[in-house]
Amino acid sequence: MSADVSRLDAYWMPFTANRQFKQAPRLLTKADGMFFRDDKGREVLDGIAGLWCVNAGHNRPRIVQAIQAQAAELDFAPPFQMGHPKAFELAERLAQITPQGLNRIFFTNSGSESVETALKMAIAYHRVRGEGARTRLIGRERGYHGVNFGGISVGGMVANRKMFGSLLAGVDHIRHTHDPARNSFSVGIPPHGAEFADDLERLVALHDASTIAAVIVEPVAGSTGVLLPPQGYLQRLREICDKHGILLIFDEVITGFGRTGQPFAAQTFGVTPDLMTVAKGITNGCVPMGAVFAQQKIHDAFMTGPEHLIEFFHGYTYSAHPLACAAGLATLDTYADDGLLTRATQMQAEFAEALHSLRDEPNVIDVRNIGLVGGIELKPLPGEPAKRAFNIFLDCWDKGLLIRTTGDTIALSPPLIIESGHIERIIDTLRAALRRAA
Ligand code: PXG
Ligand code: PLP
Repeated sequence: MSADVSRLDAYWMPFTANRQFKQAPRLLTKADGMFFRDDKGREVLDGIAGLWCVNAGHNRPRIVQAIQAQAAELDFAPPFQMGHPKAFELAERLAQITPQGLNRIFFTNSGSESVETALKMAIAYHRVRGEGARTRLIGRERGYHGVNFGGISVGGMVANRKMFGSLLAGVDHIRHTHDPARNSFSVGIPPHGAEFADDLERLVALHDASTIAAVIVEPVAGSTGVLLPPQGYLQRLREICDKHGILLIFDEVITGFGRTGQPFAAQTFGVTPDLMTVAKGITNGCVPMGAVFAQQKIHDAFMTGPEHLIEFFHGYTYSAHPLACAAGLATLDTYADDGLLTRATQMQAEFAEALHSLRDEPNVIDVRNIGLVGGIELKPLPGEPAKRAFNIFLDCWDKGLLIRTTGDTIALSPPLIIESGHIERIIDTLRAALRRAA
C-alpha cells in the first residue's frame, strides 16, 4: 500500500528530509523486543534502540503495565509547590545508581531540556556562591547537546547552529577529539589525544577562569558520529576544571543507562562530573523524560535565604510527570531484572569483533566502538556529503534493518538485550549493503 501523500502533508517532521520521506514513507506501527513492524507487516530489526533510547527493548510488559496503571490512578500532578510519591521514589532510586555524589535529581522532559537546566544551574550556582562573574559556558566542536538555544550554542554541529542567528553570548568551544590520522580503526578507546583536553587551558588563558562557569561535553559523542574520548582525555579535562574552579558537565543523554557497559559513562571512564544530563533510557523511551543529576554541594549551595522562597527559578509543567515517573521506576526494575546496565560489558567483545570485520568493505574509512555503540565511517561520495550513508540507510531499511546515519557515519546502538544472532544479522545486512553501494 502506498501511503496517501495528501494525508502526510500536515506533519512537519523533525530532523527529516520531509520531501524524500513523503514520497516513500517509512511507517512503524508495532514493536516488540528487538523488532519493529512497519505498516506493511514487515519485521525490522532495531539496530539503534529506537533513537538511542529503548535500551531494554520494545514494549517491555512491566513498563507497559506501569504506564497503564498510572494513567488510571493519577494522570497529572502539578510539579510546582506540589509533589507526588513516585517523583520522590524515582529520584531516590536513580540516586542509588548514579556516580558518586550525584544524588540530587532535577526532572525535565527531554535531553534538550536537561541541557538547558544544567547550564542554568551552573551559572546560578556560581552566582549564589558570590562568583557572579562566572557566566561563560564552554562546549566542544562536534558536540551535540540538543536543539534549544543553550544547547546549540554550546554544541558544535554547524548545521544545527548556522541558521539560528547569534545564539547565546559568552560561549566558546574547545576542539574536538576526532583524530583519524592517528586513531582510525582503534578497537575501543583510542590511544592518542589526551592532550586535546589542554585546549581548555587555552580558553582559560584567553577568558580567565574567573569568567567561566562550566564545560559541557559528551563522554562519548553520539550524534556527531560516535567519537570516543582518547585514553586519559576525560581525566585531564576533570583535572583542568578542578584547577580552575570550573564545573564539568557530562551530557549522558546517549551514554546513560548502560550503553557503555556501566550505568553511566562516568563510571566506565572513572571520571565524575559535577552535573550530568540524561534522558532517553531513563524511561526506556516510553514516556518523554529527562533529568539533571547534581552533586549535593551544588544543590546545597542554593538552599539558603528565607525558607518560604523558591531557591531555583526553573522548572517545566511536566517535570516529574506521573506517567514518566511510573515508566522510570518500571524501567529501572526491568534493567535490574535483566542485568542490563552492565550487559554491554558481556556483549561488547563480540559486538566489536563483528563491527571491525567490516573494515575491509568498500569505502569504510574507520570503525569505532565502545560498549554497545558502533560507528562506521564511510568515504563520502565526491561532492555529495552524507549521500552514501543515507543510501545505505535506505537499503538497510529495505532489507529489514533500522540503522542511523549522521553525515557519512553509520551509527549502531542496539537495545542492550541484543543476542548473538541479532549482531550477525545486523552485520550481514550492513556488509551486503556496503557491497551493493560500492
Ligand atoms: N544531548 C545529547 C548528548 C544527545 O545525544 C540530546 C542532548 C537531546 O535530547 P532530546 O531528548 O532533546 O532529543 C541528545 C539527543 C542521532 C540523534 O541521530 C541523537 C539524539 C537526538 C536525535 C538524533 O544521533 N540525541
Ligand atoms: N508558554 C506559555 C504561554 C506557558 O504558559 C508555559 C507554561 O506555563 C510555557 C510556555 C512553558 O511550558 P512548559 O512548562 O511545558 O515547558
